[in-house]
Amino acid sequence: MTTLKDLEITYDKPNWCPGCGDIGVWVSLKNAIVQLNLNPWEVVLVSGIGCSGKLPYWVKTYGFNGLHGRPMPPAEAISLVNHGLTVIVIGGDGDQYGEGMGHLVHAARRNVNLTLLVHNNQIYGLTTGQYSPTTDIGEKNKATPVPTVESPVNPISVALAAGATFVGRGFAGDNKQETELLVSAIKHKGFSIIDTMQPCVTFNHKNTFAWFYERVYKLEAEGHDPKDKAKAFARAEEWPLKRMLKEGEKERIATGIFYREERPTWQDGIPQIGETPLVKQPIDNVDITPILDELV
Ligand SMILES: Cc1ncc(C[n+]2csc(CCOP(=O)(O)OP(=O)(O)O)c2C)c(N)n1
Ligand code: SF4
Ligand SMILES: [Mg+2]
Repeated sequence: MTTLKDLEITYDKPNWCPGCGDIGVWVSLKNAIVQLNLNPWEVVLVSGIGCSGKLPYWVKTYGFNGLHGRPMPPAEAISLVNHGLTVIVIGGDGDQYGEGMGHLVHAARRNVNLTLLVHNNQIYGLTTGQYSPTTDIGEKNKATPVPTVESPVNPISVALAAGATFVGRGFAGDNKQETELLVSAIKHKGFSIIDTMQPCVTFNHKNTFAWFYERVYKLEAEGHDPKDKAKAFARAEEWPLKRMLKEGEKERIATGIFYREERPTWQDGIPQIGETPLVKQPIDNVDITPILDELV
């Protein structure tokens, strides 16, 4: 049985700001790995650059910290050559919905068998608080002294349109729900995304824990059917708003599973993989001399 102790790093500890939402996401992810009883050596956390990208340092599984916006390509490669592993991509909103957006869309349409966990704090945290693709319209900060006129990316709608087969939203202030979402997403065969609202207590003074507690609601409590894609789109479009709030209006932010479908994965369609992961297939009888002759 895998325990939280098995996932503990003893030589270092997280250096996120006290109270940061990343801490809740980190706790929920470890809880999910324990609940799924996954062996630490069968889990790979692949991240980009950002406060969020530091997470793999502090979980005792395999980890890979790559380029900002680009954790998806190595994660796809890992899931292709060793499809027995559980691959989880960790990214920020800048990382995944900005520079990495193209990779997200293609991984979703391919239905690559991995889970994407986005720490969405609606800001560039690591680089000290510039606005990001998910910053609310009308916000200003030190890098945007006049309110931004840009409509935010809607990650849920993008994932649905791209063909993601499991789409959910969590909140770093609700560890129980976040853990349940991650358990379901990791168990799902195919591309799953959990967009997690993760307050940055240092640089985002608008989208705080208190702000979310007043606005989040659970899809399951309102009888949402995750098999209905049209209804999933309708719920997704509730928030973020592409316009300024009207007088007296308050956002409603849905959390839970928006959409889930079964569809063959990318790996299912590649016959060379078969039952045995590529890394475990014998290569004694493979002669690479002709390729080397051509390339070297
Ligand atoms: C290719 C590249 N572009 C830009 C940067 C600078 N950079 C590092 S982290 C970051 C943004 C981080 O924001 P986000 O992805 O939302 O993560 P957070 O820190 O908020 O968790 C940027 C722009 C970089 N390191 N590499
Ligand atoms: S800057 Fe923001 S996101 Fe980064 S560790 Fe601090 S509170 Fe968390
Ligand atoms: Mg961010």
